[in-house]
Amino acid sequence: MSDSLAQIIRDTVAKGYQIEPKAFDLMQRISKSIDLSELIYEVIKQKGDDKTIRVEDIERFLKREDKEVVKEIVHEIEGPLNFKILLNITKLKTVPGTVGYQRLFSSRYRKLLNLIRKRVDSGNLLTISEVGGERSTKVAGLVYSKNVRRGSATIVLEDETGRVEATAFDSQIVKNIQEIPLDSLVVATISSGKRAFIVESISLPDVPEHIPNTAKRKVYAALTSDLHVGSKFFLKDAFQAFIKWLSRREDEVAARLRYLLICGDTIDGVGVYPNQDKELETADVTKQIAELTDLLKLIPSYIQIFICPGNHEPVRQAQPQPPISGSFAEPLTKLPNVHLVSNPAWLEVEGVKILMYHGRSLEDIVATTPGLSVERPAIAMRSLLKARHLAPVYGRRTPILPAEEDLLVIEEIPDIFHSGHVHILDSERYRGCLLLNTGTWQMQTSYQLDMGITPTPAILPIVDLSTLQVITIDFSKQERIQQDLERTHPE
Ligand code: D5M
Ligand code: FE
Ligand code: ZN
Repeated sequence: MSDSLAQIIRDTVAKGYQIEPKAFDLMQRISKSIDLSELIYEVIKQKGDDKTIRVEDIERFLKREDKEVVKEIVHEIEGPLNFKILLNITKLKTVPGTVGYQRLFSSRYRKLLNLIRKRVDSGNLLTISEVGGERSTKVAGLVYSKNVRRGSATIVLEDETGRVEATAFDSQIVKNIQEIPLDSLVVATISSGKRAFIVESISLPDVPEHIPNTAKRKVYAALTSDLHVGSKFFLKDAFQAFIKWLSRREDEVAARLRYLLICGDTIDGVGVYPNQDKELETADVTKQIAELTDLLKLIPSYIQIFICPGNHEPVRQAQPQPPISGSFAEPLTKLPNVHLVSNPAWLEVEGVKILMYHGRSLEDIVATTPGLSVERPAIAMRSLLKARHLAPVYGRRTPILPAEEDLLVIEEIPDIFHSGHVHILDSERYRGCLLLNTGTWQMQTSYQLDMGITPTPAILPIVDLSTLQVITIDFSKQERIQQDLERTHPE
């Protein structure tokens, strides 16, 4: 979109007017052949109390002026776009050092306990200091450590009153313990055995079976992540093929696509991993952002773009991460359809609640939970959802901010949980929630080769917000194949 068009749109919105997507689209198409500021001036003059500028308003003006403009009205979506940013973390109260982490953990404990109280029969929850009588005790505690052996598992739980070590021998409970992330909150029933305390049951806060919210009209959202603009391995041609496809009005999915969510690692950054400089095409963050902006500029402006940061963006690495800001954000915020949000962020798009989280903690949860692997990131995301925490494991690779409030607790149930980071496209449905890890646009780097990570680049998942069905398009191929995601990953 040209700068002048962007300015005109901004001015019009500032005056309290909404511009219908269809009208938006038409304005963009005619912007080269007519003076838009004159058009808007005339249109607004004609409007009464109705503050929505519709395609008819513009057509009326065009007719009156007898301008030679080709009318190519496409099948479109009725009514204005409908989205809200529910959580965008820009400021957080922090307390330095150990005290900060103590506060963070007590916030985590309280929030998760509240969730558990709603979920589990927790009428007679006792404290860990009360474990040890004749009868079994139900307690809630954070998992301090666990040790899973063949045939048994020992777990240490902690609350504000102390710690308790208990062992399970029942094979199902041993399996449950194996799957529970470290530092997450569990409810356990503990009894006294001959030589040790016994775990009789254990459960995570989890989510109940959930009927997801869906859009009232057929609108699509493309969910993606990990572009890594600036990297020699960024698949620019494939990404440009995607942008070109967006303007194919004869393709129903493209014509109904109104949202693009980018879940972090938009650029490759500088100095992020060892010897990265050898793999950079553009070794300057500001230039990388300029290149990213040049690409996003080509996306039709009626498509709303949401961007959260990952571990390659120039923002604080400790989570929650604030949106890209300051001079780094400037070129991006010049695009009127770009929304910079925090990591994590919560959106409501056409009524569908979406949790965006880049996914750094997936590395830690995979490393500390037997049975999980980076090849199936959506299964690891399921563990996070069951733990109701985006980064439960403390003290490994995911830096966490010593904040007074733990905003990484998953307090609401998302309809869509969107992550990236792992560079492998994967999806999973869990109790009505769609879990999507959206892959990458970067080919395998030598670093990933060393780590044994085989990415699935340039395959784009697109969600029909009215059904939450996912299709994928492989933009790495000349001939593009559209297919159902579920068929790519049969259970
Ligand atoms: O992460 C791309 C991939 O590389 C993802 O699978 C995680 C993995 N990765 C990233 N950093 C590390 C470290 N420090 N150790 C092991 N594995 C890692 P990206 O964030 O795009 O670089
Ligand atoms: Fe990445
Ligand atoms: Zn990443």
